[in-house]
Amino acid sequence: MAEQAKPPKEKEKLKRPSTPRTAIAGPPNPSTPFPIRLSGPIVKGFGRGSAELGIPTANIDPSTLEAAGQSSVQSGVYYGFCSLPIHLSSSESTAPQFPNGKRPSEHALIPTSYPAPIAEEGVGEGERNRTTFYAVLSIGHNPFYANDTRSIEVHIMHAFAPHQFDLYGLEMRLMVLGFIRPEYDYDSLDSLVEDIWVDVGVAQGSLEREGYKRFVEDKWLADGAKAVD
Ligand code: ADP
Ligand code: RBF
Ligand code: MG
Repeated sequence: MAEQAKPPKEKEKLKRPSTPRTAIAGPPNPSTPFPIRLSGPIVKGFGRGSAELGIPTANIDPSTLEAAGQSSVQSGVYYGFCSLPIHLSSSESTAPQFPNGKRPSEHALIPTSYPAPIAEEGVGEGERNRTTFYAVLSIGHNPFYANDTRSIEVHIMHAFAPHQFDLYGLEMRLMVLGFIRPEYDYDSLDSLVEDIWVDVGVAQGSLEREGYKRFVEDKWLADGAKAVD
């Protein structure tokens, strides 16, 4: 029998391909298995996101995937919306906080601002107890670090003020809407960091399409139980 080409197993580390990144990922509307709704408290991770990469990621327990019937979802980088039970005094657009205020590279897809969060004034009817944010996340073993367990890590597209920065324990609601790429191993920390910032831009561009943007009004995210459909 002829050898058939097999897709790479998840355990085999994929190296970052040299092909250029595209500005948008995924079809014009979410398709199966999306949307995936995950919720759980923000827990401690390895403490590397802020310290080593300069990109904080709010971690939620991977068992939230089982609770959603999605334990076999492919590892990789995804985009979606998330909400937190907080009210922001201002829901204006903020700028990414690059380490030392310096853009990690001149890559055209690295954004200079985040979309504005969706707070109280963002909804018409109904009740909003939560603020909704654009989100980019990784689900996986972080091949660059070879973690033993899968993690779910969400970079929330908002620069929180220093006094708001600690989000541990808050219940995150996360609606995953699309897939960007598999996780890769990298030759350097700088190339991992650059790719993550490009993911932020790709997530933003992908979510700003009509078929996705409508989910910012999602009632589960807003906790608008009293809203009329
Ligand atoms: P950990 O390894 O514990 O997840 P990180 O270094 O990844 O720590 O930092 C994540 C923490 O930083 C979050 O749990 C949250 O408390 C805080 N944080 C502040 N701003 C953000 C943001 N924009 N996105 C994600 N987490 C943030
Ligand atoms: N880690 C990897 O080893 N390979 C990746 O391709 C990768 N992509 C990521 C993409 C995004 C959008 C985010 C937020 C994280 C990604 N990570 C990846 C995880 C990164 O290594 C991790 O956030 C830090 O190690 C902090 O835990
Ligand atoms: Mg983290």
